[in-house]
Amino acid sequence: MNTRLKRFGSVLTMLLLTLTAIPVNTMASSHAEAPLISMDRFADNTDTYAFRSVEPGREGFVTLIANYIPLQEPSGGPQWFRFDDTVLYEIKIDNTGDGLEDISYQFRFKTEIVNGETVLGHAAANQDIVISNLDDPDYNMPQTYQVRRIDPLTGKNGKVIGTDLRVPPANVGPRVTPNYEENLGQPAIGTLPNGGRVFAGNRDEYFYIDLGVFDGLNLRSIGETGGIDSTKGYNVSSIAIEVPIAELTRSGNVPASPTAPDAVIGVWATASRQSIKVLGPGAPSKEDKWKQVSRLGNPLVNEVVIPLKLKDAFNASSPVDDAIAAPFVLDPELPKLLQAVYGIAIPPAPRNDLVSIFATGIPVNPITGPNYTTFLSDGIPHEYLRLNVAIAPTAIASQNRLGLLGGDVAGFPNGRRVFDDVTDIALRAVAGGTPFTPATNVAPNNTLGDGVSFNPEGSLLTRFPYLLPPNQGNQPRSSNQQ
Ligand SMILES: [Ca+2]
Ligand SMILES: [Ca+2]
Ligand SMILES: [Ca+2]
Repeated sequence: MNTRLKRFGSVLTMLLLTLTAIPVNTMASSHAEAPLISMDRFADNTDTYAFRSVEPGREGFVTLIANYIPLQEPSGGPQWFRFDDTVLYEIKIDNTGDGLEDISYQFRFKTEIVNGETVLGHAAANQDIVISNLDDPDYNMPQTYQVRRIDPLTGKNGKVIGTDLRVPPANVGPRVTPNYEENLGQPAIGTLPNGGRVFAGNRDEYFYIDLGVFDGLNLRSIGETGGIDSTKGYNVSSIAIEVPIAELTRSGNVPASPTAPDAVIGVWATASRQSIKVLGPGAPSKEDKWKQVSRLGNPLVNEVVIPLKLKDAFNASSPVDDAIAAPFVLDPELPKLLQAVYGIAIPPAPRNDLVSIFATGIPVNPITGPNYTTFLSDGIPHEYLRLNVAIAPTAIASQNRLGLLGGDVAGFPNGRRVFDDVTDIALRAVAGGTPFTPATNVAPNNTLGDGVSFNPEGSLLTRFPYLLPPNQGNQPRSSNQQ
C-alpha cells in the first residue's frame, strides 16, 4: 500500500506498532508513511502479501508479494517507473518466532540501454516502435534482475537461484505495448530451479482504500459502499515469488497439520540502500554497507500505530527489536480517535486482543476452533504477517474480503491475500468489533469500513502473479476516475 495507506493503519498495525521496538540509532529509514521514506519513493514498501497459492496445480506452494513505489501515474513517462538499480529489495521469513529472519530472498536490478542516441528512453523506434516481446530492441531500456536466497544452509552470502530474469516494460499504451499481458506480462514470469516461479514488474495497484479517512477520520461512509477508491488507476511495482511450502518451514517439511509446531511462518519485506564513502580527514568511512530504509509486514502499522517520532526508526528496525514498541499496541491511539469522532465505546487498555492478533499470533482458542492458529512467538512481540501454511487456501471466487472476520480462515490475519479488505478488518479490530472483545462486538464497531470493498479495475488473475496487468499510459488516470 502506499504511504497514506500505511499511515491510516489497521488495528493490526497499531498492535504491531506497539510491539515494535525502535533502536535509537536507526533514524534513517524511509517509507511514504514516515517522513524520510516519503522522500525516497523508489525504496518505499507499499504492501506485503503472503498466502497459499490458489492457481490450480500449485497447491504445494506459497506466494509472497512485495510491492514498492506508491501511486504510480500510468502516463508518467517517457521514463516510466522501474525498480531502482541501487536498492536491495528483500522478502524475509522468520519460521522460529524469534523475530530474526531464517530465510531471505534478495532481488537486485540492472538497467541497460540499447540505443543511447534516441531522444526517447524506455521505449524507442529501434525497429518499428512496437515492443512485441521481452527481447524486442524497441524495449530500449530493458531491466533484468537476479534472485538470491539466503538461509542457514547457504551461508550469509546465499545462493543465486535466478539470474538475467527480465522485467517487462511499462505498459506505455496500445501503440507501443499492444496485447500487454499476452506479449510482455505473462512471458516475464521466470521459473526457478525448485519448481517455483518469480515475477517483477509494474502491476495495477490492487490495494483499495478511501484515503479521505486521513482527513481526520472523515469517512464518506463507514460501511461497505459510498467511499471512493483513492488508488484507482494507479500502478505499483511488484515482486512476486512462489516457493514450495517445505522450503519455508522450520522443519524443512510440509507441516502435518495446522497445529503442528512448524505450521506458521512470519513474513515481511524491506528495502535497503548502501552507505556512501566520503573522503576526508580522519578514519575513512565505511562504504558498501547496506542500511535498511523501509520495512513492511502487517498493513498500516507504521501509519497508525507508531508515533511520528519513531516512524523513521521503525522503517530501519527489525522485528527482533519490537518489544520496545509494545506500549503503543497495548494502549493505541487510533481507537481513542474513533471514539472521539464517532462516539463509539471502545475496549479498555491493555489491548491484549490486538497483541495476539498482530504481534504474537492467535493461539488455538474456543472462538476460532481447534484447527486454527497463527501463533508464532518466543514470548516477545514481533510484528510481521503470520501465515499458517497448513491451512488450505480458499478458491478466488469464494474468498471473503473480511478474511477470518468473514469466516474465511485462509485470509487475513492468516497471512494476507491481495483480495483482503485490510482497511475494514483493521478498523473493526481496533474498535474492538471482533469476537475477541465481546462487549464491543456490536454495531457500528463490527460493521466499520471505508466504503470501498473491491478493486474497481477488476478481479484478480486466477494465475500467478495474481495481480492485474498495469494500467496503460495512454489512458491517464485523470480520465479514468469514478
Ligand atoms: Ca528466526
Ligand atoms: Ca486498483
Ligand atoms: Ca474497505
